[in-house]
Amino acid sequence: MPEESIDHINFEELNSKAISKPIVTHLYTADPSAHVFENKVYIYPSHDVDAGEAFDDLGSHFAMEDYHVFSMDSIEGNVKDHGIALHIDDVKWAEKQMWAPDANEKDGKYYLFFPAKDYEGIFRIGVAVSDLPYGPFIPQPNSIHGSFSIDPAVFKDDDGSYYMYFGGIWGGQLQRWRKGVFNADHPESPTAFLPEDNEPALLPFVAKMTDDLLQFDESPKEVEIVDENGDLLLAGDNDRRFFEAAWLHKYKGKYYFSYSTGDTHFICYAIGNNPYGPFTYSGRILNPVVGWTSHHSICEFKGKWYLFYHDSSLSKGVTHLRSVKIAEIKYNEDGTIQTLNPYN
Ligand code: FUB
Repeated sequence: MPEESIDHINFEELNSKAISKPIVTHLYTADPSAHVFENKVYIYPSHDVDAGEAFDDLGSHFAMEDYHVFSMDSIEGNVKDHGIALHIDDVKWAEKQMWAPDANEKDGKYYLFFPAKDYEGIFRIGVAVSDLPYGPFIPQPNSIHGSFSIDPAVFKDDDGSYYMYFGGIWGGQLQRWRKGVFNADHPESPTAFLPEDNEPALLPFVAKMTDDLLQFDESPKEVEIVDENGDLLLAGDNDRRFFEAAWLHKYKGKYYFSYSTGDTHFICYAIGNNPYGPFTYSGRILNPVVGWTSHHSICEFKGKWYLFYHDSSLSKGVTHLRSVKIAEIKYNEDGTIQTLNPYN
């Protein structure tokens, strides 16, 4: 639901229709990445704050400075806030805007993957390591070599390989990398360098991670999202094309790549046969929420599948003050996912 329409929202009525409530109300939280570690659900969200930055289409108002980690023994149970897991002051290479993170585990160590702007104003992706799922995480001195843009999501495949999916257009800067180097021209424009409507849409990227999960093991490759005819989605197909918020999960042997369509506010998914794709567009998981952004993760816990998402209902529509929510998702027999309406 775009911000311009919030004046007309009766929040009391909307919240009474919401399919789920914020999991915490003492902080604003967003962009939840959920994983099951040690039989608990761990949620790695952005920590939204009001830093006084004006709203713009580059997302300058998303001026987050740290991450908290949350855990739950059951989906309906208490949510534990483990406190600050990483602060930007401790990350040498990062200046500002700690956006959507993810985490994963390997050989008893936990890795927090996060985007932030470096001192040249370029989004890079960093890694921080801990012995515990909730940190504190010790950041690497430099960002991942060759990393760019935002919204890392790290998927562990059944063979023990880890892949990072990432990218985001507009404020996420993906369009500035079309020639392989950062294009700093027209710094105020979120849409400069986007393809024309009748050209293929910009694609997210995937890279296999090194064994220590600290670097890319290969040059990032584009993740193709195609329609039912095998054609790449077009840049003008705003209802279906990739914008940001990549996530990968596996269900019954198929790879589900899900993402936000940004300016049309859907969480969509596409299905493929391997971690690199191509992925065939298959539908919507979540219809628009209150607030401009939509961002999610998908995770199985105790035999049920859940969507972790956010909306701005607690802040009464403030775009950059969001709250994490959880809803169960259901698959149809053919593997498609039933679309959720966030307010029934
Ligand atoms: O939280 C900042 C940005 O907003 C995220 O990185 C995007 O996915 C969007 O949710």
